Amino acid sequence: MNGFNKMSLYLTKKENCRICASKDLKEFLDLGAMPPANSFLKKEDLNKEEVIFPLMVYFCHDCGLVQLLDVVAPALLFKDYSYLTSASKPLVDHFVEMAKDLVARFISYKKDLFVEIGGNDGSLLKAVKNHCRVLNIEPAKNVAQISREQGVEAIDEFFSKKLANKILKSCGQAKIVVANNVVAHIDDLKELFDGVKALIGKDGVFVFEVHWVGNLIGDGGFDQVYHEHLSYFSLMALQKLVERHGFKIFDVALVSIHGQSLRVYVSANQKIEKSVDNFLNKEKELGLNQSKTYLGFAKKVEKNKRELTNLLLKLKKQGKRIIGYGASAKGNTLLNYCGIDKQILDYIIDTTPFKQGKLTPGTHIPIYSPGKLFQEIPDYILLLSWNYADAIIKKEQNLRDKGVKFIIPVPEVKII
Ligand code: JHZ
Repeated sequence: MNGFNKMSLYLTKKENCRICASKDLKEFLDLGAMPPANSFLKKEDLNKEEVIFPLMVYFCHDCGLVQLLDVVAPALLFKDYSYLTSASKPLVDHFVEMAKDLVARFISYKKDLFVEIGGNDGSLLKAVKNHCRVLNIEPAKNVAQISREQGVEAIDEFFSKKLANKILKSCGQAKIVVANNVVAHIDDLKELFDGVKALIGKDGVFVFEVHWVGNLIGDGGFDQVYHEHLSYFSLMALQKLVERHGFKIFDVALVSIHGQSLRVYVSANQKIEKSVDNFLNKEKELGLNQSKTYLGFAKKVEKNKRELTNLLLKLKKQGKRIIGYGASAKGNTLLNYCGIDKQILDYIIDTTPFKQGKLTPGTHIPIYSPGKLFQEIPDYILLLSWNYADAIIKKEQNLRDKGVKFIIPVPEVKII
């Protein structure tokens, strides 16, 4: 089967908005066709054709949701997953703090049930499990197994209303359902909210974190766009989504993870905090409900690409050695969109065992464990995980002492 036939097998094209079903959608950014961001290759895969999918971003004039309409089959993206939360210490620290806050605020008894949708390797639930009953719903079999080895029970299925009812029958009502960096992955949001409603009933809470679209178009980077991320949420769009399913957002906080993310608190009947209106007003001021804001962002993306590729080509002409740091999903959008391949980056280092020894999708740059840096010190490091810039630069101070420079690629190119 050739790449095109494979693509049509795994791709569905939507014509309506994922939240409000409107057809009034405006495409504002086209990053070109590329392979899924976490589809790292083994050396023996190199002679096979890679399957690529369009990556175009749309704005809904009715509810304001920024979204992809080209939906890649979840089984292709998530059933064997290379991303592990525990590979990024700042992320684990963030989830441990979140776990403490949620336990203090919503857990009263050891018998309470705390469910996480897409809980990955159990990093968050590990910090909860001594306080109450926990359950991880993690569809990637390889990742769910790691969760179990950490002592966190896991079901390796996609979340659905049917599964929620099964859990309800066997474990009872959940006090809290958490879903971090997962809501944006889900095409059928009705199925998600129907399942959550079945699990938490009238008294429980649903808390989730999603990357904030204000960060995407502001201080973050366009590289957060990839096929896994079907929605790029504002609180305004989320409020419409939640209300359609009979819930209310009762609290919100902007948290510094993956650039900036929204931590959203949802329930049927909790008292609504002032934070919600305050944040909605802030988004209005930023113009997140207007298509012209996103058209302006698309112009910035093209400029960003020109600046970065010009710099890298100039450094290569000077004979500099450049490597990448962090084989992140977003890094693969950046590399593919900017055409940065192994002619430019010698290699990438990454702490994730599943990624080491593989090659980046589309650009075929080899990935090694961080130990490689001791053998071959580069002149420049392209920070593909810019969201952890502070922690990484601190950790690698010895490299900077040796004269190595870090390049932050987005939203504007910076050399540190
Ligand atoms: P990181 C992931 O995106 C995937 P990614 C996912 N789809 C999602 O929704 C977003 O998160 C929110 C490595 N690393 O967290 C580990 C080092 O090597 O930016 C990771 O491979 N050394 C679920 O993949 C990568 O970098 C280090 O010191 O864009 C970071 O990936 C650190 C801190 C990380 O997310």
